[in-house]
Order: sequence, then structure tokens, then C-alpha cells
Amino acid sequence: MIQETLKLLEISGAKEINESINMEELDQVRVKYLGKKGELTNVLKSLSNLSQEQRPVVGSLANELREKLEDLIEKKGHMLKNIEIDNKLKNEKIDISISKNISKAYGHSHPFTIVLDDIKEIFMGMGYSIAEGPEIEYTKFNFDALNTPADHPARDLQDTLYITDDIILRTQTSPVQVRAMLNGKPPIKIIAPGKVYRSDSVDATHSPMFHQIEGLVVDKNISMADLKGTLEMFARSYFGEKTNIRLRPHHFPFTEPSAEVDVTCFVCGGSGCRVCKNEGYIEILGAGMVHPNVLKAGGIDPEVYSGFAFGMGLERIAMIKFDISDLRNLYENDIRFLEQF
Ligand code: 2NL
Repeated sequence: MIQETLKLLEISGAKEINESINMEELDQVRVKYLGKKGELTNVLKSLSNLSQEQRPVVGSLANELREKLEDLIEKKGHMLKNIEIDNKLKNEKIDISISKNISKAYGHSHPFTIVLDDIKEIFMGMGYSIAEGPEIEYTKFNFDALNTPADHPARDLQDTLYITDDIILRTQTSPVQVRAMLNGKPPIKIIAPGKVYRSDSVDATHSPMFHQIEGLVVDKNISMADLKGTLEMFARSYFGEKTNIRLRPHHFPFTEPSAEVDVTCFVCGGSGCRVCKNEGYIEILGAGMVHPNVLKAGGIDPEVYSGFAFGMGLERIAMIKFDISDLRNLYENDIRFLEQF
């Protein structure tokens, strides 16, 4: 009888061990058969009811079965452990490959670059070349050669960033053009973009570092008409076909005569709006005929040659073009601001 029970226990035990799908289930099977109140344990306990002869025979059969089940449980245990480790490895694996679906965040040009590129393009189309020069400059190129003598207020310690008595951070890009006159000969037709420096505190419209674009044309018979025609052409290319310009008399030490130049408002066309502050016009640059003293300082004979020059602030143009009210936005590189242009 007991032998039959043992046989049945062997079959069902092996089956249940085989069918366990994880360590918990396997442990439940172990408790069910081999635990203190387990089925095989019960059989062993009932050995006392057997006869003297039967007891050792059944006892050793029962022990054999226990070893068999323990062995099966151990093997199955190893197998389940390995599966668990495999699963864990699979789940915890870090994918270091780049998904081909990842969206690339492309940047784009800073408003300064956009404005500068557009302006360069227009002047290059009119035959100008681009000139560059040092930001740390001699006072002789930045001031003296530009008809701005030692006692001129622009040279005040309060206004200019001095490195030594005769070396400064350039206050304008004009020294680039002085160098061009000294190093070449007419015809000269250049624009000089770049950083310039003034001893200013930062506010919505000032910065100790800002950007300028200047233009210089020197040749025989250059007149105010050439200046006006050039600036009108530029204004129409940059602000639109219908744009007109207006020259108001002004003073610069390096030009004579000098003018400030306005364009008709590109938003309202001149009738008055928020952008032009009801003026109908927006001031965009300063210009004039190159002063004879400046030509002389550049090694050019003012009796033979004449020229015109102009200068504009890149910050101002960007603020007008993109309706930016605080210049500090242009320097802070906040991506939320920059993405708008
Ligand atoms: C302004 C006005 C100006 C110039 C710059 C210049 C350069 C040479 C000779 C003569 Cl080499 N003039 N530059 C002339 C007139 C105006 O700038 O408001 N800039 C922001």
C-alpha cells in the first residue's frame, strides 16, 4: 500500500516540480512534499505503524524518494535562477544605441548674424568688399586720423576704454577704413562690420560692447548724390521697395557735410504707428562726405579724390527689424528669445 503511495507521490511530485514556473512556486512544491507537514514526511511518520520487516524496506524507499525530489528541486531551482537572471539582465540592459527616430534640435543664426548677413549681401551686390581690423586699436587710427584731435570730447576717459595712453578698445569701426586707405589706393569700396566699445553702463539701449557697420567709398567725382543713391538702394533692399529716405543735417568730425538718415516706416509706410512712434520715419544711420582731413590722414589727395562714408549700429537695426525693445535680450542667449527669429 505505502509503496503505491510513494510511487504516486513520486509521479505527482516530479510533475509539479517540472511545472513550477518560478522560485516561489517551486518552494511551495517543496513545502507540500518535503516540509514538516509535507506528504512524504507524513509517510515517514506512519512508518511506526508498519511491521518490523516492512519498516526498513519502505523507509529506504521513502528516503530514496526524498533524495530524488530534493535532487529534482535543486536542478529545477538552478534552472529557474538562470531564467530569472536572464530576465533581469534583459530588463536592465541600457540601450546605448541612438534611436533613428530621435528628433534633431537644429539651432539657427543669432539675430545679429541674420541682420549682418542680409546687410553684407546687399552691399556685396553693389560691389563692396568686406574689411576687418583689430578691436584693440591705436588712438591715431581710431581718433587722430578721423579728425578727432586730442582735445575732442569723444576721447574723454569717461567715454573710451583705454589700455594705454595711445591704445584703446576701438570706439567705431572707422579705423578699419583708415587702414584700408593707408594700405590701398582708390577706388575704395568697403564695408567694415565688427565689435566696438564705449565706456557705457548697460540699459535697454546701451551696452559697453556693441556692433557697427561702416561703409566707405573713395574715388574721383564721388558726390553726395552717390551717397544718397547708395543709401536709398540699401534702404529699399532691406526695408522694402516702397521705402524712402530722408537726410537731416548733422555733425560728425570725420564727414563734411554730415547727415543723419531716416527711412520711411516699413510698418505704416509713413502715416505713423507704434514702431516709428508716430514719426513716420525711423533713424537708421549717420553718413556724410569724407572730411578732407580724413582723406589726407589716409594718404589720399582730397584735391583729386572725394568719398562718402556711413555708419550704422547693428543692435539698432536688429531692434527695428525684429521689433525688439530691450537690447539686453540680444546678449543673454536665452533660447526662448532667440528661437523667435
Ligand atoms: C553713426 C555714424 C558714421 C562714418 C561713420 C567714417 C569713416 C571714415 C571716414 C569718414 Cl574712414 N567717416 N565713418 C561717417 C559718418 C557717420 O557713423 O551713427 N554710427 C553708428
